Amino acid sequence: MNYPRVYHTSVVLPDGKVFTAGGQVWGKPFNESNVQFVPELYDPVTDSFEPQSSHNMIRVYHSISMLLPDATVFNGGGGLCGNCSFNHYDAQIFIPPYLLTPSGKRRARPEIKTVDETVTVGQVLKFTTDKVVESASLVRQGTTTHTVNTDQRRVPLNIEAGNGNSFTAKLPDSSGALLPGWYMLFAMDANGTPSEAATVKVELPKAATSELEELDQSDVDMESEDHAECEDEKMPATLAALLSSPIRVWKSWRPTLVL
Ligand SMILES: [Cu+2]
Repeated sequence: MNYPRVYHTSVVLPDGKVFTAGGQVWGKPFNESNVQFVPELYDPVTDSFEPQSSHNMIRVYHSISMLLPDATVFNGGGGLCGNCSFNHYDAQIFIPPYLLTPSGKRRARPEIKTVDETVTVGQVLKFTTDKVVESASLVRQGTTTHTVNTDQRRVPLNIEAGNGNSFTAKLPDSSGALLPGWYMLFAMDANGTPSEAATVKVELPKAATSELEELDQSDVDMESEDHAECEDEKMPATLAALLSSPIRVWKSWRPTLVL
């Protein structure tokens, strides 16, 4: 990295590069000195960082970055602690080089025409495009706060071309690698220019799902007992409300959550 920084945010892009923005040379919450304004793009193939155009907003503690479905990056916030002396109620959009020509115009980009909306871990994903694409990836929809995207994940796909711009990709067998949930499917042309994303839901195979449901049932039995005990111990109201909700918040509740 060319610029030392903490409290920055990093986003994995559809092509596997990582965009990093903001931060400061040394970390101090709600402080705006020694700020970095030059984002960098990490290329895992060359193992190098390339400085990008500067932003003019301070993005330090409490700032966020998110990959958007159009393959740009939202970078915003900072401060926002209520009584902070600095609050950044604003955001900027970073347009990665893969969307631009050398003169800064928007490149033509491929378009995903059809896709399986629901796919299963270990099975085959099928999609069609308006033109030939060279690669594709699934990028998990995440959440970000305090410089961390807890769900950030990119799964590169080995695609095989069929007839008429139709493509298939065998998905990883491991649900540890391809966690079930919502993903953005990006298809990239020979220049590495990505399409806009198509939303795909990844599910567990049926057998694994019914196993989880059995576990879940035992959790329900366990919860009702636990819940009664916890009420006696004045469990925080929020958690009590979650546990008594008819809607399951967690797929599997385990007694490892220590209050
Ligand atoms: Cu905070």
